[in-house]
Amino acid sequence: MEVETITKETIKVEGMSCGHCEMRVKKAVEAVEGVRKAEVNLQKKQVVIEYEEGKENLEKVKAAIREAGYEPV
Ligand SMILES: [Cu+2]
Repeated sequence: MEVETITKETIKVEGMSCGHCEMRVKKAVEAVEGVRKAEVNLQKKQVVIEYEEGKENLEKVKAAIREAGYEPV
């Protein structure tokens, strides 16, 4: 049986300016395979994600943020 490792990671995101942006980023990130949870903080300009370990997943998350129109740092 395979054991899943859940990792917590903070990604800085540029370009969010209101609650609408916050929701867009949250939806985009949570739609990525392997992501369990995404918490977006507009003031801190960051999103904290819980995802199944693997560098590939993190790259997919960043790609999803870019596709939504924001810039992961
Ligand atoms: Cu906005």
